[in-house]
Amino acid sequence: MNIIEYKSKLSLPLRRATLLFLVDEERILLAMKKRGFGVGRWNGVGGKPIEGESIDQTAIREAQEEIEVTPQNIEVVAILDFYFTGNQDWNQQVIAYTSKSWVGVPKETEEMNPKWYSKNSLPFDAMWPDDRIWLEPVVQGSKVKGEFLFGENDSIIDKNIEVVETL
Ligand code: 6OG
Repeated sequence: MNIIEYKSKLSLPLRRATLLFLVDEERILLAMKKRGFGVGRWNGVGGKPIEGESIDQTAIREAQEEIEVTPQNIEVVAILDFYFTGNQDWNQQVIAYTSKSWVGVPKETEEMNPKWYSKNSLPFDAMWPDDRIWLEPVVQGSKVKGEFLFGENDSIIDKNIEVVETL
């Protein structure tokens, strides 16, 4: 199975979700997901839009809910289409953002436990396997478009990645 074959069988458009990383010159803020999809993994903060909300508003609201900060200058840095052979309900388009300024101090909540990491030593073994591929160029300042097809045990069985000028 590859991405082209998989997509040809899909009937519904991808639902969207946000993923946001606070960044400074040397560091990136990850958060440990304490429940739900992706539990036990370090990731950015984010989630699904609620009715009437723009996707940018979702990114900001989710940061407020999950780590109690308000991002001040969000920028889209990646658009990632994820497909799962095992469960179509997990399929989603993730809009990834960085923010270089924010109000508040990242704080642990019921959902997430935040921690600063050096951009040079991300804990990829405890992250989604796609992060190794797209987050690396993003932390170096590139913008990325990508699609990933996951098979059993969250293995990546097909992917397309492109570094782009604008998203
Ligand atoms: P809730 O379903 O908890 O939001 N997400 C992914 N993040 C990475 N790095 N890789 C993936 O590869 C992901 N799939 C989903 C988007 C789920 C959160 O998880 C992110 C959302 O921030 C498959 O509302």
